[in-house]
Amino acid sequence: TFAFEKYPFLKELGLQQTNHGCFDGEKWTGNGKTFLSVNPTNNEVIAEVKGATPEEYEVAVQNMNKAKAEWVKLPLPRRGEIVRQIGDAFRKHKAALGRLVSLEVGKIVAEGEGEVQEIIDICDMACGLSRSLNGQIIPSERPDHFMMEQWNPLGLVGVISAFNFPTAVFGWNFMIAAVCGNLTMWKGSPSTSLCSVACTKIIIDILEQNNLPKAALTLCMGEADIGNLMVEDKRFPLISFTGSTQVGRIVSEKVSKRFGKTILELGGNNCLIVCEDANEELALKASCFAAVGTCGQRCTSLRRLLIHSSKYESLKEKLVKAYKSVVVGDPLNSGTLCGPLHSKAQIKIYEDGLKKIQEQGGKILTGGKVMDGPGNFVEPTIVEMANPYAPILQHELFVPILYIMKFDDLDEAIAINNSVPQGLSASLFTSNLQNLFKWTGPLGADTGIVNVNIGPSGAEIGGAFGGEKETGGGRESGSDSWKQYMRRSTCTVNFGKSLPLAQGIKFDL
Ligand code: UN1
Repeated sequence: TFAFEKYPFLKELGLQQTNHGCFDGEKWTGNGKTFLSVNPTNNEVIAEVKGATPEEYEVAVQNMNKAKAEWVKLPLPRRGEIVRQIGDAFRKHKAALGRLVSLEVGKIVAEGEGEVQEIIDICDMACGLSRSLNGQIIPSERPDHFMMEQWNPLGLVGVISAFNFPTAVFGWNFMIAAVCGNLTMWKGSPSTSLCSVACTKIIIDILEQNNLPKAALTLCMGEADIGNLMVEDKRFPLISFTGSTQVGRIVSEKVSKRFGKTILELGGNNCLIVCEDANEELALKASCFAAVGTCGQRCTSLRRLLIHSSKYESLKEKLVKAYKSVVVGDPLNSGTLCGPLHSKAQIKIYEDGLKKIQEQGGKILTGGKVMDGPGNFVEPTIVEMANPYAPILQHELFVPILYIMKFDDLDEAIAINNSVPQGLSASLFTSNLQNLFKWTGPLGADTGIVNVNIGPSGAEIGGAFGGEKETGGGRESGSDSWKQYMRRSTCTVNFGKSLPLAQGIKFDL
């Protein structure tokens, strides 16, 4: 039996106990694997979702290809208007969808709603983009010639997203891709399949109301089987993948082998540096939210906290005290600040990680235990680490374990920040201008997101989101990320009556 009836907001989102997990561009179907949606707070099964078969996948791709011309031919601002309507639909369902995210992932409601807010924000941004997206006009060296850039859609975009942001990351990709004129196939994480079904329903409704091709979005829930079909399919010129570095490497190799493009959002290993002149209260608050929020399961979560030795003892004491006041519990209850880990697999990572950390000299200051009961609860943990270069610090554990370490010189701290293979987000707390510009400059943080006096998590959608090195190099949502969803045509037009060649070449017949 399912615990479905306990959560009335699921019906508002059009969900049922048994759901189709494939929207093939025309109809809902799903004869593939069955995915159970499990509440990480008590491990009760909420509902089930039936994923796509390879045959259903094929129908979806064909439906997308059939709908391509109609979608592409719409003027950009018209697609922007559709995305605006989608944003309004997400506003309407923000409370229900936010609770579903909270229920299915295990993050607190404020963060679940925050994720839906990110979708609303990206809709606004994509709508604006639909009236401002433009190319350059470049001076031609030849008389009576005109040179311009035209940006055209890529066609079909594949989006593979992870459990920790089961709606927002899809939203960032879909809204931009759609405005740019692409059709998107989405494979969400099997363990957050209700979120995928709910978002798809909201969007399909709007497409239907506007009498537009519904194949602008298809959903194929599945595991590596479906993921692999997308990754190896030449009909997808772009694959946007969010997940582990390990799987991202495989995706990258397979897609580049067929000369496709990727947007990769892989692991982070984010650091926060507290300088001698930092505002300690701000650094304390920022560290707690960034390390404990989403139970340490954001790719931007704080992992490594480097504290100047003059502030070390006092900040350490305050942190331990703050951690002891964090309410761990049902993420749907107001007052809870930290929910459970998403799955049993995450608990194992926490336990194995702590063992290794202690073997490598780490000392647990607070937390360190898996909590009794049916849910996936663990204690948010602080570990004191004498060696900032210990091998375990090279890995992202994706659980709420925070390492704290001491430093004396900022250059040394920056070297530690940059010493890991990942390069997503990093923060510096300082009130000193020299430190600030050193940090943001070429000899500073080597990450894609570089912050000052705010924590590493919780980025706004207006900036380009993503990171360097093993984080994969992709950029999503704001700034000029849209360019990755388009192909650039350099167009040279001769409006004269002769044929001057470039490079001064004479070729007289
Ligand atoms: C992720 O963890 O996959 O900055 C994305 C943040 C969010 C996105 C995190 N806006 O923490």
